[in-house]
Amino acid sequence: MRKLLFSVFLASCAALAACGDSSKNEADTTGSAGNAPAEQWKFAIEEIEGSVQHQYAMEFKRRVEERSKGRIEVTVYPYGQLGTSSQITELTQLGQVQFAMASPGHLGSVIPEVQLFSLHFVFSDDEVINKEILAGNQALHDTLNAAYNDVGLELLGLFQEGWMAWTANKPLLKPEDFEGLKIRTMNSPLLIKAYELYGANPTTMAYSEVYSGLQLNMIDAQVNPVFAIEEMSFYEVQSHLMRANHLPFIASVITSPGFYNGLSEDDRKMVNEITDELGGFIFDVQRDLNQERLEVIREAGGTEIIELDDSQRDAFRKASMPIRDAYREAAGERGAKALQILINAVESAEQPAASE
Ligand code: 6CS
Repeated sequence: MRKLLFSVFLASCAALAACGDSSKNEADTTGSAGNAPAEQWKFAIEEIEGSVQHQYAMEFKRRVEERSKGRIEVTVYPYGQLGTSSQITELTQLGQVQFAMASPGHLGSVIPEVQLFSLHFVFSDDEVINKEILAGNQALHDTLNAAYNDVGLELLGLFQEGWMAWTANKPLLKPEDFEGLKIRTMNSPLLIKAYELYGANPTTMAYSEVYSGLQLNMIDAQVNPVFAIEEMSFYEVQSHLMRANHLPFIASVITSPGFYNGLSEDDRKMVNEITDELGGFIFDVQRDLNQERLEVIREAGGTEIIELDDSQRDAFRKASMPIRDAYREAAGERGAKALQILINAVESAEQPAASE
């Protein structure tokens, strides 16, 4: 197993210790069916209450508690309770939490292959096609899961949280507009490189620090899905929001192989069924949330919302192309295979529409 690269977040462990550090036989809490739960599962997410990840985790909780008839209780820990994205990934590797969200944007230096989801303009413009690939392409899942397994993680599911949008205090309409721009990205080498290709000066920082970073002009710009730009109030300190649909924000649902393989066959089946079902559930949630929150930002009136047209998007697509070779180099044979699976899946799904 590759060396764990994350640092242990002591405060997280202290928080978990306060809640009990065993996944079994905990406390005298009562499950949804009125029985004392025999098992406690912890689910840590990287976003605050009301977010896409929160709605996923709460629905996971509801379905597990209902189907286990109260034998299992799931506690959801929103962002801020157990640390940063990297820290909750490490807690999952250590088995301190049983389930977590891990954005590939934060995993790239640990799992190079997952930087597939940092490459601009690889996915289809059609979110439904992307949903079907992420939820249903077994070859893609298995290839990436092998990479997750190498670092002590089990990949349970992948889903979109909406298109990434750029915010800044000026319009960003062509790659040259990024020249020297201090744009905050998540912490993955190829995410950073993607913006360097546009001439930007990208910088990383924790999600929780982005608002003050923008307010204090430590950074000029950031990139996130619309729902997050609204709930984290980034739009309040940025004058422009640009939608180029260059990349959907992807989240991965993880557990540890030790926990997963140690489940009874029935419980493992239940977890697999629920994570499969939630692919469709969360797609609708994210679509509605992103639409609603775009209107909130529009109505607030302080942020100009710009949709890039096809020729503007083409200029970014062209400028982004060298990143694919950088990815193949960084992610090796398995990464190259995952990229080819994704490209082929997008092409074949788009074909019928293209020939109409
Ligand atoms: O930008 C980030 O760091 C975060 N953005 C979202 C929408 N979810 C989690 C991630 O850590």
